[in-house]
Amino acid sequence: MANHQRSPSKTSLLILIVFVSVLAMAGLIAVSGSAGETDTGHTRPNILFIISDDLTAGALGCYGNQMVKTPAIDNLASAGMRFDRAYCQFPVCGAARAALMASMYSPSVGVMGNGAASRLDRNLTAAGHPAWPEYFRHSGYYTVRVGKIYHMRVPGDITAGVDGPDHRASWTEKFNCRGPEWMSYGVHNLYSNHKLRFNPTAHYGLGFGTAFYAVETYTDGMEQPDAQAAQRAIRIMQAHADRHEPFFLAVGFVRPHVPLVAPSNYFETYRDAVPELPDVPEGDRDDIPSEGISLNSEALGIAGKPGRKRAVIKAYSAAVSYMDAQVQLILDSLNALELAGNTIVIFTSDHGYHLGEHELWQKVSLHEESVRVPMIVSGPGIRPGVSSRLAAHVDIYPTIATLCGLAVPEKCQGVDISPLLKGDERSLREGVHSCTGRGHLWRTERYAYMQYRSGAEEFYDMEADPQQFNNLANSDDPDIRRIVGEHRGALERFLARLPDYGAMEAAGPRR
Ligand SMILES: [Ca+2]
Repeated sequence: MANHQRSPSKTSLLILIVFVSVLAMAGLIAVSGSAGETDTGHTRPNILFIISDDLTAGALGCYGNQMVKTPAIDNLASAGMRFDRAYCQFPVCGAARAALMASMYSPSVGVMGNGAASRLDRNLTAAGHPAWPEYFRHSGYYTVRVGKIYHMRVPGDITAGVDGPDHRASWTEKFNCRGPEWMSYGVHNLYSNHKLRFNPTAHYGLGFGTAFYAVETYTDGMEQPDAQAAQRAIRIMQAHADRHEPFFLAVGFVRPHVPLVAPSNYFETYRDAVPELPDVPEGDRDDIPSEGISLNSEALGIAGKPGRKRAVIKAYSAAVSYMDAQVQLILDSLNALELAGNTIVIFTSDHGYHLGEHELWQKVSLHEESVRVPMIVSGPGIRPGVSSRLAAHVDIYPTIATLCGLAVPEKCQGVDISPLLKGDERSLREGVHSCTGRGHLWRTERYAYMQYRSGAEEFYDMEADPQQFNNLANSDDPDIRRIVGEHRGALERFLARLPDYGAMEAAGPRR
């Protein structure tokens, strides 16, 4: 009798829950859908977002590299739009990824370095702004992370197999790809002067984060994180090929980030190669302010050692080719599952990388090789070609939202560059901003202007001097001085307009 009496109230509760859920869904659709859209997005294209780690554009065949073998990425570039002047917003993993995924410039989203990567979540909350996959998830997409998309410390978070400073609200599901990294079974070489701690039970503070440590594995590489990422991505696509909801599959490869681990056959490809070292004229660094000098040959202990530098470039190339082979497997599967016709593929890297230009290595530098990124977009309705118009990581989110028929959230700071993907050749940007903790870059189509905290500046005419040998910031030429002044003014105006969600969060109450 008592049970019988409770039944109606249970039913009422159920009706209430259903009613509230319907309201909530309607609310979500109203917030996130474009005008007139009422479905949950099942007709929208799938998204396959592939991001490599520490991959400089110049290491790819499709960006002009004559030595490195990257057939998968080259083919993707032939089928899609390849951006020649695409830039990250902060040439360090965690900060670059936060800016990309939020479509917010680094000083605005308040993630100015790897250590700040965990602040992303609360700063986005302070801004009232969804991250890119979070927005797609709320718009009816199944969103899944495979490997490193937001920040992960390489190799520590990879050997530990942990999330790193992730963004939970972004994902329906997530998969980490644990791998042996520096402990891989094979031939080991250390090309820099790092003092390493070989502790197989510890993951952090071992010194591998910037060491040029290479492993040619004796294995087929299936134990490596990038192979696992590819296999996982393929299984996800197989499982979702016939599903009603579209997928947003984000695949993060960790190569060619150090340690430079790849199966021995990828090293074999470059065994007899003699990579050309970048031209470094006498006194090249004399006109670069000290704040513009990042990790360099002297600090790494490879100054004056061309053999070591070449060994580093060859190991890096092996890691790039190995990563490219994983891209191939995913794209082959996309085709085999007949998903290519309804999937937008985006390939990029979190930032660029120096391989000896100005005797600089790795990242954190505002010079071209460190801030320029490969950026390729391919898929239905996208015209194959090369765009030399300015583009930025922050543009990806609003552009893909537009291509998927979703309204661009109002706090996205990037530019919708979808017209460029359809063959429009007009410039959509005045300039692109990038920065480090030491200074800012304002990159226009022709010039690169850098301003450091001390007030020191660099200015390069990228048409006349693409390798940035001749800093014109202190030129006496009145025409140059005027153009430098215009860039200085544009940077100041840009920064003055930028909302500061990191500071807002710091000033306000913590959630
Ligand atoms: Ca990186």
